[in-house]
This record gives sequence, structure tokens and C-alpha cells, in this order.
Amino acid sequence: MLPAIGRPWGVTASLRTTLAAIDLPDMTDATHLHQPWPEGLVRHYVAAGYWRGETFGELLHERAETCGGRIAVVGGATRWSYAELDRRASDIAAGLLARGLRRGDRVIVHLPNIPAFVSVVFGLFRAGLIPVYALPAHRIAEIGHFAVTGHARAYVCAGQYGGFDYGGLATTLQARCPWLEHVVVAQGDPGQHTALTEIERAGAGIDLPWSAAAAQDTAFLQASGGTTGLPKLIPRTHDDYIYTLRESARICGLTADSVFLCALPMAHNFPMSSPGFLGTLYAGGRVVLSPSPSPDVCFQLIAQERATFSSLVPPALLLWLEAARHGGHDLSSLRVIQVGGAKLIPEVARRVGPVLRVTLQQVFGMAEGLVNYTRLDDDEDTIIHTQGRPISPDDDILIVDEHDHPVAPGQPGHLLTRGPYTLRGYYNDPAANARAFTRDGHYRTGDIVRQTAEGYLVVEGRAGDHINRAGEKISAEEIEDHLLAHPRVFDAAVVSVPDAYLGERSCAFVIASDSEHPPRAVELKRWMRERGLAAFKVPDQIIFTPSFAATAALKTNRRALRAQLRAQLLQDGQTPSPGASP
Ligand code: AMP
Ligand code: DBH
Repeated sequence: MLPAIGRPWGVTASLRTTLAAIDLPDMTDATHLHQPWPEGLVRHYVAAGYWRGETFGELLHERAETCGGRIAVVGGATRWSYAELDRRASDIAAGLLARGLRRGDRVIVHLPNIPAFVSVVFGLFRAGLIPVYALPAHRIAEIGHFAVTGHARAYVCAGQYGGFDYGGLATTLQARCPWLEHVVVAQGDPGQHTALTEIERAGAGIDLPWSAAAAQDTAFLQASGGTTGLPKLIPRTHDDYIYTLRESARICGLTADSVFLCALPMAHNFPMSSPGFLGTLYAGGRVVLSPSPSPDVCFQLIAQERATFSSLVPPALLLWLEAARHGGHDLSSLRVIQVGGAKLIPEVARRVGPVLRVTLQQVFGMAEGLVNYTRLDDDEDTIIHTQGRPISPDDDILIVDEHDHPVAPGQPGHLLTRGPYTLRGYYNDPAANARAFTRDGHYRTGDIVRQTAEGYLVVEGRAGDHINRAGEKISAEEIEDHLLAHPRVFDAAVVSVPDAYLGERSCAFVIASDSEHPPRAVELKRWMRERGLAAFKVPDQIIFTPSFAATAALKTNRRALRAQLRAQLLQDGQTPSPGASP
């Protein structure tokens, strides 16, 4: 955590202080960054055939042996066969090891939807290096946090992309995190950093085992959407993640003929593994990368590549439905559209089949583990009104009240879960772990759900203070911390507000230090962007208020304060009060 981040250029000192303060992991066992499952359960998961001792490095090689000539990845003008992807992954693995990286080292992967994402992560898996996945929208605030908390030794990015200079971010990052020795630029001008092609050349022809990692090693660290503070790091093992790929591919009916249009940012857990691009490669199918979920781009790719399925968040689905009504695109290859990340309302769900001529599949999942799917042959009512049922018979689902007592069947409550692919602890974050897990190892998802008699889950909302903005999760606390760091802000509370397009948007209530001369909303927004915060986290709306009712008492209970402010906002019909910014 970076409690007081300070000014953009003051971050160096605070990162260093934080580094000194955090409990750096023991590097002698850097291949096990996860909290292990109890031994009895490990035996059970192996005996039940969930964990089969497979690793990503071996998996890709095995596919290259059996279907090497088939196309694995398409992106822009690039088309790689399984054999070519396998060769590139080996070269990258050997090239990175030759540079001095060692098994267990963390490498931040900050790449958009380009083929190099796939070759780089398989290269890392093969070398036993541990990717830390960052979203393209992340900026120095988040990447700095990953570099500190994950103690990353390398950063892989795409030079200039989408109008942002990731190479420049890398330079800043290295100045602040001296332990981050290596920067690799996968696409475009590498500037002062190392080009990926150079790493590939250095590794070409060097023989390595297909996997330096073991199946029960930590394979990667995924970023949580987060309910409190900055994103937490989610360790996943080869065994547990490959189990979800195998089962997801089966549940979603994938075969070697499946063509996945990857439209969401591929670092997200949903398009990565539910079944996503990794599940598609597991099945020997083809992954087509789209630079954006926009229908303009996606519809053309679907027609060109004969895509059979894709995964979307609800706002992107709305755009697809609208665009499809105008016709003129050949979407006849599409069989399934999956929707997840945020609640899909039944009125929209109902339109998917008739408009896109596909089967809708609802997916309710989390990077922490548990994933639920409606099944392709479920009746229409189930597909429209539920968010699916778990992947595994051993996904333990508990729905409880405020005191952790089970609610009556069918009643809403807090969803707790544990199972063969749900984490047992975040990496290097004892405070979060104390909050997020029960003594019995159940993960507190923060979701309010109810379960139907058939075992399907219906998401009713969130217990925690977070904003689910078009599937991007924003922690109210993280944004408040940034606002509170502004010299002219006395106090701040961030709440979610329903939004017809985004599902939810964020609204910050701010008490200015000098109520006569509050800062302007645009000024605060610009200031937050300059602090290097991902743009989706900058509040959509800022409302200045002279006080929070009963602040003194409520200061210790920000959750109650947020609830009160949110209620007030909704009651006022969401009309911005004086001083509000749109
Ligand atoms: P993350 O922490 O970014 O992995 O986000 C996981 C969270 O996204 C879940 O705990 C839910 O709050 C939300 N979520 C994911 N899928 C759905 C869905 N189909 N319906 C409602 N909420 C969802
Ligand atoms: O929102 C998510 O994180 C999510 C949604 C659907 C997810 O992680 C998943 C499926 O695997």
C-alpha cells in the first residue's frame, strides 16, 4: 500500500519508505508466492483430477507438437501458428534468463491486445518468471504500487500506444524503483530501453526445458479490482488456473475450431481465462485480438476471421446491440456472446439472442478465483435472470448474514467461497488478508448474492464501497486517499451512482479546506490525472459540500457516510447541486 503518495515527483521518497516498511518476501522461495491450500485439500484436488500437474510452458509445447501448423494468434498483420508461438516463447524465456533474470522473479506485463502479450507471458511461464498483469489504463500510481508490492525486477510495455508513452512511464518507474533493472519494449521504438526483438535474438537457439516452473508454483500475479485501497496482488498457480481453463473450455463447448475474438483488455481475468484467450489456446483454437471492444472494429474482425465467440462487459454489449440493428455486417459465424464483469439487466439480456443471433452466456467471476457460468443449454429464464453456477463441484459457496451465519435458502447475503482455484491469500498484504478471509479460508467476495434452488447465483449488489464502472472496479478508499492529499481538500467521500450506460459512475463529495474558495472540479480532476492515476478512476462527478452530516462520529465509519451521501444523491434525483461538475 502507498498510504501517502504525495506529489507526483514526491513519489520516489514515499515508495522507498513504503518499501522499507513492507515485509519483503523471502526470495529463497520466490516460486511459491501463494498461501498454500491445506494438505488434505491438495490431495483431494489432485485425486479428483482437478490438478493434473500441468504447467503453461509444457501446455504450449504440447499444443505445438499436436497442432503446430494451426494458427494460434492473430493480431493486426500478424498470424502466428502454435509452432511459431512456441518458438518465440522459448526464445523470450532464454533471452530473459540470459539477461540475468532468475526463476521466481516478477515481471510487470503492461501490454495492450497485441500478439506479443501471448508470446511474452508464455516466455515468462517457460522461464519460471512470474508475470504481474497490469491493465493498459494503469498509470504510474498503479504500476509503482505493483513494482513495490510485487518487488518486480522487470517491466514489459509497448513503447507509445493509444496516445500514451509507456516507455516514458518506464523511465520514471526505474528512477523510483532502482531494483527494477530491466525494461523491455515489445512494440515500437524502444528508446533507451531494450527491444523485445533483441531479447528474442539473444535467446534464439538456446535449449531450455519446456517449463522451469512446477505445476504447484505460483504462475502469475493478477491485479484485483479492489474494494479497499490500491489493487491487491492475486497469486494463481499453474495447476489451479489450468483447471479453470480446462473446465471453462468444456463448459463453453470449445474445440480446435473455436475462434475467440478477444475484445476486452487481455490482462483482465475474464478475457484471459473464462475461457478467454488462454482457454481457447488450451482447446487448440484461434485467438483474434481486437485493439478495442468497439463494434466498428470488432464486427469487421468477426466477419474476416469467422469468430465463433467473444466476451463483453455490459456497456460494450449495448454498443454491439445498437450497431447490429443497423445491419450490414456478417456476424453469421458467431455462436456465443459471454457477458460479465458487471450485472447485466434482464431487459438487455433478453435482446441478445434475437439481435445478434447467438446464445447468451452470463459469466460472474473474479480474478481471485470463483467463476460461474450459465450453461449453453440452460433454459431462457435461467440465462436471462441468473449469473450462472460455479465451475467446480468443489466450489464451496456460503451465503451469510452480517455475523457470518448462513441465510435461509434463496435469501440474499454475503457470498463467501473457497475451492480448488480460489486464492487463500493475497500476496504480501497481511492487513487485507485479515479482512478478506475467514478463519476457515473462505474468501469474502464482497458480493451480495442469492442462490436459486438449482444452485445458480443471482448478483444483487456489492457490500463493499466500490464502484463498478463498466466492469472496471474502483475502490472508493483509494480515490479518497488521492483527494485527501490535495492541499485544498479537507475531506472527501466517493460513492457510486447508477448510470444508464456505464452501470455505475463515481461521484466524489468534497469538503474544501477553505469553503469560500474551493478548488474547481476540473482542477481536482486534472491534478488526479497528473498524479498518474488511471483515467477511469478520476471521479466522473465532483460535488462540493460544506460538511458531512455528523462528520465527527461518522469519520470513523466512512461506510455509513458513503451510504448516507449516496442515498442523498439518489433522493435528489441525481441533480448535481451547486458547484457540481458533470
Ligand atoms: P475483480 O475484482 O476485478 O476481479 O472483479 C470481480 C467482481 O466483479 C465480482 O466480485 C463482482 O462484484 C463483479 N462481477 C463480475 N462479474 C459479474 C456479473 N456477471 N454480474 C455482476 N457482477 C459481476
Ligand atoms: O469481473 C471479473 O473479474 C470477471 C468477470 C467474469 C472475471 O474475473 C471472470 C469472469 O473470470
